[in-house]
Amino acid sequence: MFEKILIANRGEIALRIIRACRELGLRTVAVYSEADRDALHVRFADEDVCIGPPPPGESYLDFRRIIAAAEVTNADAVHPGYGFLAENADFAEVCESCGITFVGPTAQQIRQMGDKTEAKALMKKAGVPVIPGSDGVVSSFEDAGAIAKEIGYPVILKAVAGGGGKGMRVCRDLAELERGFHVASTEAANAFSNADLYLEKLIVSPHHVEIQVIGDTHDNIYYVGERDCSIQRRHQKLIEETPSPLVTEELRRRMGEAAVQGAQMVGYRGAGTIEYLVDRNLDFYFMEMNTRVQVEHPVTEEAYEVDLIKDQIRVAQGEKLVYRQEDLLPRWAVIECRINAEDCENDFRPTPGTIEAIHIPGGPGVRVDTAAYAGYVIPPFYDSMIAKLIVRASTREEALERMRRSLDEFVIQGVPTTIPFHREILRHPDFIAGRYDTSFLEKYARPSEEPEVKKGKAITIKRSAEALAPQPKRVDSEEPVTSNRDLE
Ligand code: MV4
Repeated sequence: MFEKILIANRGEIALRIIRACRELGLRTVAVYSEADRDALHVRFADEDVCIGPPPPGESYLDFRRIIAAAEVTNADAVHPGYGFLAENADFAEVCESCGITFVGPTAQQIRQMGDKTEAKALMKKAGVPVIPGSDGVVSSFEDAGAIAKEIGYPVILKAVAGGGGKGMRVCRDLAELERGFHVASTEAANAFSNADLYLEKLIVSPHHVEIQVIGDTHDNIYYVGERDCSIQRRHQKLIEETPSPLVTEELRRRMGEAAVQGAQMVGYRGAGTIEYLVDRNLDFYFMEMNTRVQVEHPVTEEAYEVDLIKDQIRVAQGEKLVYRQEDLLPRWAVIECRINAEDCENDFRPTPGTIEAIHIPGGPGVRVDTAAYAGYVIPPFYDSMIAKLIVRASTREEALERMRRSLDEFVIQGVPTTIPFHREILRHPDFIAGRYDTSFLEKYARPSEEPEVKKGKAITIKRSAEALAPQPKRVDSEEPVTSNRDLE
């Protein structure tokens, strides 16, 4: 059993992991860069080690420094959180070879899922529906043309080493495919040092629905429902919810069982996410698997009353998970809004700086995961997410009310944030009706639809000064959903 865990991360996720460790009776080691001296994860951990200057490559991404910190503090395990080294197979391997447990899947599992064509082939073999397209890499434009002719246009080229939308290209005919092939492979070579591409049929205006899975080392893998993450902007998720307004009990079971079959294919261990695209006909297709805990994991935790971080640690210690699949049912409707230090009136430009004052909402059904405090200086070197506001209620309607109420209570002074943007989306009739897909934000940006406040249910709390300030009118670009600009 572990005595001490090193947390190879920062911000709210580092705090989240420290909290889980505390409740499990484990000692914690924080690592931090020079930009994070005053960060809460450093103050809340039992021990802390400075690992270098602010740039991630010289601190949170440098595994020699992380391993050195684990060795000097005698940590039994490393929890990578999300981002940074969470999906770095080499890092997982180095940890294990140094006798430090990597809290996550095996290096081989990370590698298998990191290669998008290998992952797809494995899933297909496991009986998971995959998007029609090339079996593996398309080696030439001619090769791509032949496959596109067979499956029909529009098609999409994706980088084998890609993910998160980088190195993708939509092609509507052979001419676009020729151009796209060269552009996408050059981009992929530059971004990932791997020019390999694969081809898929384009799914138009899909929902992004992902299934949470958790597996132990005793052959148990469970699915813990879905999260609808369709509200994204340039591949950055902004809002996540469960249950998905699109997903029926039957669809949840089919997507969940397929996800478990897929995870079983690699004997998956730990927390993972199977990402699906769901089309208009409610057909679902495997897109990729994330081999880490995700930013939006609290959505699942609140709805299913589980603790995914504790489960990750338990599984890493070789413990058996004691769930029964039939008991893993959604008990609450949950919504999460990501609060970023970004100026939504200025193309979501990051706005690092000092948080002069902060009021965090509370009350029944409200959870805020954040490492922000009054006086905290948001450094410019890392991502701009400063809080996650998660609410739960018995029904989606009540969760929407609760989210509006919580957003109105939330005050952050000193830096612009995405709070006003969320206040607007949560009042948009299509969002309220659950009528949205991955193109929602692009459509929302068009002047034809005016957001409208739900009538008859006025928010009765005294609105904060910030909430009374003029709301931003319009957001995001004018680009259509499937344009290549969005996909880059
Ligand atoms: C697609 C697609 C449509 N058809 N693949 C974007 C991120 C990357 N992981 C995969 N992505 C997409 N792949 C096919 N065959 C549309 C997207 C996509 C998208 C997916 C999920 C959430 C938001 C998105 C926004 C634009 C495009």
